[in-house]
Amino acid sequence: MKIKILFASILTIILTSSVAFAQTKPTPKTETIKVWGNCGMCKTTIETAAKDAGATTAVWNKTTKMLKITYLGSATSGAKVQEKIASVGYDTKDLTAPDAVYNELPECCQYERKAAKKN
Ligand SMILES: [Cu+2]
Repeated sequence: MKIKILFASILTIILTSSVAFAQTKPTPKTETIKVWGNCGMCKTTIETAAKDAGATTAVWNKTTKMLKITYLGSATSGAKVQEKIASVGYDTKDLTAPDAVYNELPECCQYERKAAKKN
């Protein structure tokens, strides 16, 4: 009796896990990247840039400054997403935004930069 129950539960586990595998064919990649920024407006700009670069989802946390993205490897890469974000004025883990673009950001968005130069 106990053995029957054991077999039944093993079978259930095998069946459910194979179904789960079948559903996630093109596995999206998840990456968390540090992106410097300030406020809610920065959040919108950063998340929009990440999606423009091909990310499926992009959520930036104002407090931790961490951007969590998911994407398909066929569509984009973490490097491409960072390039796009830097191009709109935000420093990322690996890239620094051009000064000219940073200087054009609204005043509230002029976050303290990655390699902060003290004036
Ligand atoms: Cu801002």
